[in-house]
Amino acid sequence: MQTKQLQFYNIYADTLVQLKAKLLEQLHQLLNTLPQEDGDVPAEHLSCRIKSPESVCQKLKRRSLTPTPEIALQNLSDVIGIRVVMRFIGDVYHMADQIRKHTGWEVIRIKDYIAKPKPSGYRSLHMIVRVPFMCGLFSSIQVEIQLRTIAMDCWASLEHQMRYKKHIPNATLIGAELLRCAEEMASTDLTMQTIREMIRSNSSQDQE
Ligand code: 0O2
Repeated sequence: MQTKQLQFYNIYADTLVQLKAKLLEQLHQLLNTLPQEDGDVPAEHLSCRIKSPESVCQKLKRRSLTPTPEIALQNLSDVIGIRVVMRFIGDVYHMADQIRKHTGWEVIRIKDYIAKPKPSGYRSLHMIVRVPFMCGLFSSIQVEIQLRTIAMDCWASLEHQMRYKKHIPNATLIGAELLRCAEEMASTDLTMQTIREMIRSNSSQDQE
């Protein structure tokens, strides 16, 4: 953890770092429980970040809350944010099921921006999960797990870099173009899923 983060999170810093490592390990284990018929792991990559103090303070300020680590841990669900990038849409929902079933975690809210994309075109499945966090007055905190495909991650990363929360010229035109890209990528995701199912059903017929 960087010095600024250490200073802000104070007595919670070490436990947050430990929780981040533990969650990554637990999610890796859950990924290994998914069916791997292709002899391949379904996740492209997993990442986890502890929200920067600047970002936490901005969010708390927007909600007229005092910028302390306690208020952040009580009120924000993404002090720890995890991103799981899967290869196929089907795997996103399989992984969501595994997260739901995980003992010791409580899924509090699911925001399905795949079924109902954001107006920007953003797609991902967000799960707000309460996990154990024994530190100070806390026994648990909420974390946000974002599940998405490679295509959704590609769009979100590029859009984040170019436009998200930025003032850009020609915003309407650029927004429409980015939305078009998101829709094309979503259509490719569906085609990839169909191709995978065709390959799987052909190979299971061959084995019969
Ligand atoms: P960053 O920089 O990624 O950390 P909440 O978090 O629930 O209090 P909200 O706005 O309802 O607030 O959450 P939402 O929209 O369900 O999820 C917010 C996160 O989703 C963002 O985190 C982004 O990571 C991602 N996201 C949402 N909309 C977009 C979008 O249009 N484009 C991109 N690229 N990402 C998006 P942060 O903290 O806003 O930002």
